[in-house]
Amino acid sequence: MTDTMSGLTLVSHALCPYVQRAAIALIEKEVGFERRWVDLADKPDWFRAISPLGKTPVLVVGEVPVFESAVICDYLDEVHAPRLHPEAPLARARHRAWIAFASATLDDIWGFYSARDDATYDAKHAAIRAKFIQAEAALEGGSYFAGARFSLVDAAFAPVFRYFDAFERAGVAGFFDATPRVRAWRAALAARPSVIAAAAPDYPERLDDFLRARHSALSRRMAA
Ligand SMILES: N[C@@H](CCC(=O)N[C@@H](CS)C(=O)NCC(=O)O)C(=O)O
Repeated sequence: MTDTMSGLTLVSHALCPYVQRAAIALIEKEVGFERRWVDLADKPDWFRAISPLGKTPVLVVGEVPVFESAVICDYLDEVHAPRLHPEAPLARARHRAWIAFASATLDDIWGFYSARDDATYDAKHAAIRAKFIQAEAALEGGSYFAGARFSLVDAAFAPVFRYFDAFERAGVAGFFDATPRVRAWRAALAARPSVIAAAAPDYPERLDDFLRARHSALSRRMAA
């Protein structure tokens, strides 16, 4: 996926959900970009030089590195059509707030798959369910967060939902029992071409391997 005119390079890690947000936005906008992959376990000097927080994603625009996924998505939304944020400032602020909520949900997911003991595992399972109950109340009806139109909130939640494919492959379920609208939202996002294209074809296997190697309560269940 290369477009030498736009000169965009998305510095990526294969499993990073924040990278997927930016990739989804780029694909939705049909903006060509290159990928540069980085090993976060062994960060090279070129990466440290362009990523002040040492994190992916970084979008290099020409010579200028832009970091933080929400900032990258806002930038892309300002310069490339179609708009994926609402036009009205208050609606846009609300969408940005729900993107932050998606990040907080990712923190709970990290806590869940990293939990060493069963008590923490159960507490994180409950915290994630509670997050989805909150999201259920915020959904406006229709396939996506704000109805029929795909937005950057959808780009933020699509990689959140991908983790549950892995958890379900491991026989761990129950996260969406009380949230039918979130369930339908998850299914709509999983079918969206930009979401499918944002991750590599071997993403499920890589994620399973990563989760299995965590030495966590979830890893033990996966091995059982
Ligand atoms: N707030 C950042 C979070 C990005 C983030 O946490 N990236 C992770 C990978 S998914 C990372 O690069 N971690 C490496 C590290 O913290 O050393 C964003 O939205 O871009």
